[in-house]
Amino acid sequence: MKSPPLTAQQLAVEIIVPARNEADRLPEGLAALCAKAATLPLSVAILVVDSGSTDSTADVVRRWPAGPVPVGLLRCDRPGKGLAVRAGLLATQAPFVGFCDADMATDLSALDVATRLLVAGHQVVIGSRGLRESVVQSRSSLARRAGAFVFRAVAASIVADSTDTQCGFKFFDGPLARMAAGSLRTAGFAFDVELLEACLRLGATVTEIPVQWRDVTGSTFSVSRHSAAVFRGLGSIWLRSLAETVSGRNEDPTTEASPAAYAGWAMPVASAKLTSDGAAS
Ligand SMILES: Nc1nc2c(ncn2[C@@H]2O[C@H](COP(=O)(O)OP(=O)(O)O)[C@@H](O)[C@H]2O)c(=O)[nH]1
Ligand SMILES: [Mg+2]
Repeated sequence: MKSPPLTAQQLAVEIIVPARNEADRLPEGLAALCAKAATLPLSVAILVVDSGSTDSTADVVRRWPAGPVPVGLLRCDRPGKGLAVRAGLLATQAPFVGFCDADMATDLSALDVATRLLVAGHQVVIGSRGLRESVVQSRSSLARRAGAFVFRAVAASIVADSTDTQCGFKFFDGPLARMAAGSLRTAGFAFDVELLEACLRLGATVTEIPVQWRDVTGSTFSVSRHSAAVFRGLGSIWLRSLAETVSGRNEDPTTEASPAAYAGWAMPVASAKLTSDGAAS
């Protein structure tokens, strides 16, 4: 018998999956995410945000069979991973939210750790491929690795002490993420930096967790097509961040952790914490 859909009040975690032309990779990724989410002691719903797809990505989601983890579809008119994640986050209502890539390049064991930390009161929990305990299988080209090196250096000057702003696995206190998403302007792949910077500016701390990450063939990122826009986006974020720091503008801190409705479910993990003044603990 099909169970009735969860109401917004019952939902604990909403996971956004941005997807552009992912008809090939999404079925496997979504199946893995649903299977993992069903093992969590929290109710989870998945929202795939499709934009700019010219393949049957949306049909994959529309035809997704009903199961314990509901899978919804949101369509965006304008392409760009940043716009898609922003729209997805703004459409959520759950106390905890997050996003992961359609290829599930980050091993989903990180979901256990991330949700435990959120429940324990951590406001932003992000996967990092740069921590000592992380295991990374990467097949990227030399050009992409060189670009990533420069990107990381600039990003670390905006999100102090971050070891990896670009891992597509990030989870948040829901109200915080919705507030941070509202101010996002970066349409493309550099949006993660702006999102983290917005969370820090709102007074949150960022907890990095090590991940097991593998390159999955079929990347939608092209060094030749996307690099210029990525660095333009990063430059704009840097300038805005500088201007806001100089003008002393700060949002109202709104970052009380969600009610500890699931208290007692915490576990020590290897992690690093980033704060708005750049202190890592
Ligand atoms: N909705 C949407 N998703 C996108 C867009 N561009 C990239 N994505 C998604 O962003 C995620 C990360 O992209 P991916 O191709 O795995 O990049 P890589 O791992 O950095 O090589 C995937 O789920 C993509 O489908 C876009 O324009 N719109
Ligand atoms: Mg990927």
